[in-house]
Order: sequence, then structure tokens, then C-alpha cells
Amino acid sequence: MTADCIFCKIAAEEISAKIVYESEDVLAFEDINPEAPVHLLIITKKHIKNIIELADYDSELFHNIGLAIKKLAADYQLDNGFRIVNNCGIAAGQSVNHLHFHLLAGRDLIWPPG
Ligand code: DGP
Repeated sequence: MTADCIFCKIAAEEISAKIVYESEDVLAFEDINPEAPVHLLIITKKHIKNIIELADYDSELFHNIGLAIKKLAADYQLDNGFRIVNNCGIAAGQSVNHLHFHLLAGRDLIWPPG
């Protein structure tokens, strides 16, 4: 856990969030500022700053993120489609420096995103 990291605090249950998925190493919860009818955040429980900081030994963790997304898509019946977004770094607008993926669904999602 990294001090002052809001997502580490959510993973440690020090800050509450609407948890929608949990496994040994992955957590998902509702975004506090939803940009779509369904807006979930899938995070690693351990602190990783961003996708650049993934290590070779994180391959199973990355696989487990995929399994979480698959399970959430089924749970939320997102048969019509959904979008996964990872903002990495300042230019992409990453505001929380803890690896996370946005899952957006429930409305038409324009392409390319802004
Ligand atoms: P990004 O800009 O890609 O780093 O996305 C960070 C997201 O995290 C943003 O959509 C808002 C969300 N967020 C920030 N703080 C909290 C919080 O305390 N709780 C929850 N549930 N979401 C948060």
C-alpha cells in the first residue's frame, strides 16, 4: 500500500466505494464521477503506478484483470458492447496514479474518444 493513494485506500477498505468485483489481486468499483450509465474502475489491489510500471512477473495479474472485465461484462449483461479505457500519464489525463481501467457502457460511445 502506498500512502496518500486513494485507490490503495479503497483496496484497504479505508475509503468506501461501491465494490462490484473482487478477487485475490483485482478489485472493481463504481466510478465516483460516472461518464456513462455504467462506469466501473478495475484496479490492481497492489500499487502499480501505471501500465508502464507492470513487471514481467505481473502477467498473471494482467490476465486476471481480463477475467474481471469478462465477468463484469456478463454480470452487467453488456451484450451490446462496452469500452475499456486506460489513461496513462499526464497527456492522457491520468489523475489517479494507481493502475486502473475504466469500463464504460450503457450509452453510445463515440470514436475516437476526446
Ligand atoms: P483517471 O482520470 O483515468 O486517472 O481516472 C480516475 C477516476 O477515478 C476518475 O474517473 C474518478 C475516479 N475517482 C477518483 N477518486 C475516487 C474515489 O475516491 N472513489 C471512486 N469510486 N472513484 C474515484
